Amino acid sequence: MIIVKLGGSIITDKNKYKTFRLNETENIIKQLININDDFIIVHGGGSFGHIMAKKYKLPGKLSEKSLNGYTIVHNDMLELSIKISNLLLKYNINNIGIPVSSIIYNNKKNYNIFKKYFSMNIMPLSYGDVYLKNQNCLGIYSGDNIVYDLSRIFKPEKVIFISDVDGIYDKNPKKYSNAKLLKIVNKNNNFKSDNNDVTGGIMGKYKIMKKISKLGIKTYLINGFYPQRLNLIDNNEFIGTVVWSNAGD
Ligand code: ATP
Ligand code: IP8
Repeated sequence: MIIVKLGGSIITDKNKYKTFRLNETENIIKQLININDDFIIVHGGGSFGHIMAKKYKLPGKLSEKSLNGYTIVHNDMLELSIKISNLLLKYNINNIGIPVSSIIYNNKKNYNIFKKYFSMNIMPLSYGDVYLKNQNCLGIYSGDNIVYDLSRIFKPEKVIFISDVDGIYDKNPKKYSNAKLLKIVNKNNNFKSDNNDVTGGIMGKYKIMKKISKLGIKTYLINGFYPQRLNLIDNNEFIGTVVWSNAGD
């Protein structure tokens, strides 16, 4: 099994509120179904999640304003998820959207339903979203965190994060033309990240990738604008970043 995270930066234009990248997302799905393996998809928020979350100061304390934001962000995420669900259906992949609020309650997580659906050949489709952290606090659970939880449960052979850059660089490649792609990230690599979203940006992602790799699972970050690279994983021509436990801390 492969767990795939469709990053918000590839499935949406992260700078323009609710701009879905239909062609790019469809191209990735087409490539995925050609891989001879089962997969589970988790997706991120991009401009359907992060813009309003920032505006309504989420995650944060429960107030009338933040509760409004809670509903808006959840509905926007649902909208994005339905678009992806319909694309999957177009390629005959039956799926069921599972929001974070159905997984986490009262500080307890329950992923049992994922196993059930998966065993029935219905792909659980989950995504970063808002949830009630406790009586006073509204949380945001990132799609990357869901990927980690699912990795512990399903022990997939690979976890692939798909984003809009070739991998992890020593600094943001969108700002610095001399940024260098780090093919393997280990404790000797120091990279800089601009924290430009509410769930920690690329640094948050790297921390999760490292945690997953410590489960003994090879973890990749690749560029979804070139979905054919999905077929190059573990191949000499692979372009992307791999994080795995042998790579060090
Ligand atoms: P989402 O969290 O919405 O699902 P995502 O999973 O696609 O999005 P981001 O958190 O947006 O991922 O991270 C990718 C972005 O991180 C890139 O668009 C890039 O501009 C930015 N970035 C900043 N620093 C770096 C770096 N050192 N290496 C690679 N990308 C970086
Ligand atoms: O984009 C957060 O999930 P991520 C989604 O996977 C929201 O970090 C609602 C901002």
